[in-house]
Amino acid sequence: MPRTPSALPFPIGPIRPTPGARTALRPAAVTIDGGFWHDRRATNARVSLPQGPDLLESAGNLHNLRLAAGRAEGEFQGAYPFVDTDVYKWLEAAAWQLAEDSGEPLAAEVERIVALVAAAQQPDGYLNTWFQLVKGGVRYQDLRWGHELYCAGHLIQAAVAHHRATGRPELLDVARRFADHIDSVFGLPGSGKPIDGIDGHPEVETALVELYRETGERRYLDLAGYFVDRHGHGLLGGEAYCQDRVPLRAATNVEGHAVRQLYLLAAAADLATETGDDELRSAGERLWRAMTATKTHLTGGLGAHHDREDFGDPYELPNERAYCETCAAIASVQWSWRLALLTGEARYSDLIERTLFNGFLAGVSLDGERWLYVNPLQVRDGHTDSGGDQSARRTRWFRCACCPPNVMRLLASLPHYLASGDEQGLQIHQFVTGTYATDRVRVRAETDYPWHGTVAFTVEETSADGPWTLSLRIPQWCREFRVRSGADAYDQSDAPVDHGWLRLTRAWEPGDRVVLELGLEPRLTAADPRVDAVRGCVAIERGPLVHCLEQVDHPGGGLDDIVLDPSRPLAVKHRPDLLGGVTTVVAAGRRRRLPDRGWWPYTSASGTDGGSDREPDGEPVELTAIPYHVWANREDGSMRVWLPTS
Ligand code: FUB
Ligand code: ZN
Repeated sequence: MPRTPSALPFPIGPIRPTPGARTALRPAAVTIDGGFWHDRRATNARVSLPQGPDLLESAGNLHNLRLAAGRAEGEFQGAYPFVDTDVYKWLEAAAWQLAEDSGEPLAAEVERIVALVAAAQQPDGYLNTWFQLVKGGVRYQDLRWGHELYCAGHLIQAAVAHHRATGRPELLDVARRFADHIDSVFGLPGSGKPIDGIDGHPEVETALVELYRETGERRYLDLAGYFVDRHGHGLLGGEAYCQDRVPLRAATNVEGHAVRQLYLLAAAADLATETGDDELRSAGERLWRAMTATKTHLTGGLGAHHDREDFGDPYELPNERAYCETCAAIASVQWSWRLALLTGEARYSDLIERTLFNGFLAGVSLDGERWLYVNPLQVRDGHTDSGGDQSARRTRWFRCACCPPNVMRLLASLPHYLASGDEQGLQIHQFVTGTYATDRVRVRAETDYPWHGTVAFTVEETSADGPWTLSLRIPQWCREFRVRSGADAYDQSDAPVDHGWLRLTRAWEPGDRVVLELGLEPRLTAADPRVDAVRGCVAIERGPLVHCLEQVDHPGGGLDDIVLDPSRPLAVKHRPDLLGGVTTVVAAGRRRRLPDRGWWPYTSASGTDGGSDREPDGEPVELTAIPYHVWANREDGSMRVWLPTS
């Protein structure tokens, strides 16, 4: 008897569709026990997460909760009405970590802070230290900037994580009381609720869907649907910035503040998953296509503008002023994963891979102690650092510290985003060393990806009667691959690939092996010609990794004068000595000697009127391109992803 998807096990993670959800796929249970992501997650567990409470203490976040709980005296600390969310995101991250390793002292720290949060909650369920302490308890009067529901959303997500990971009810009780309070306040005109309104920063919507999934309380799902659909009706003044210009169902491209837009879209995908709302699903698919075609940086980074942290216009993708907030990369992964599960399509996991390995991972230093809030694709020679949160230099913490604990929670919950199951079998979306399991099958994988392209899978257990399908995502960047399984061998010319999925259907037995070899030849990538900022440039990529030049690897001058010669081959150099062990790509280039003039008469490429003065040959220089995600881990200097070819 084939089992229904609802019989699949519930792995512990942030998204748990209900048994009746209209989803193509459900998250599988994954453990990562070696390789690239294991190492980065180990740093998260060993360094970043344990430092959280001290950082939250010195930034005043915990002090504010103590004040609200009547356990301390003094002034509110912090510059923003949403500083509570740093605590909640850290709690969520710690909870996912506890799901893997319930050891002390993390568990004790979590319970200490959970108790503090509970003590700060008001008797009617409301909780926001800024409004309780600074605004005299006046609530919901500044929905555009106040972030009260945004904070509630992060609290609810932390509570769901805590409950799933530890089985403990304390934080979930706090979250439910707050959600019940919100439900008693917000609703359509005529509903008897006092406020018809939305929060300027979406977040509560996904959280409410997940609270519904955790508790079975339908009111929370309905409330999430209300909030999503009330965007775009002018309740906040009709601005694109907070997704209030046009209803999501009618929107044609992503717009406004990137993180806000992406969290809202993640909620729309959740709602479509739980309710079967096809209009909402189509809107999400349409907007995702528009975003990837017109508003996504090569690194997967999103949000072109420093000004208002905004998506910007189609093809407006600057380099040195790229915003690409780390939180936007995280929100993108969250949204794409929901769409991957909902639709079963591999392209969403292609973007997840690009984002994880590049735009996301650059947000944290190799030692796990320093962060980037914005992730530019270029730092110019002679760059004068403005300092502050939007600096192009790594920082220990931020005044607006939204990104670091967000990185922590994604790394801690990363196994959740890697594989799925359905009635047909198991789908491997991302390649790691570890095990991938549904309730019927368990497969082990060994790999040194992304440095090497071989992934060896071994079926460890299967209780399925008869054949089932092992589906492997063939990354969209991959031009050549081979796969061997028993007597079968395919390459890209004859493999059974269906919309990005290599489908291997067999009556699998324990011990059966599949070896996938993805070609990792380095390649040059050009951008859509409408992206003026990089016209005439190429970027170096290898596998899922975007590469960049850093000044420290190119002594004798800056990077603004460098030109890459695309006619010369690219070479691969494994460098165990460099940046914790990376693979570099070596290219041939020149360092131009340009006159300091600013502009000069135009000549065509074949022009004869002084072209040599305009474009001297320059000295040959060997270009060393490191993976973008490890930039800014050595001395400060210039950096660039897109390289001119002439
Ligand atoms: O407004 C809360 C968070 O702060 C946003 O998600 C980030 O973009 C930053 O503005
Ligand atoms: Zn952020």
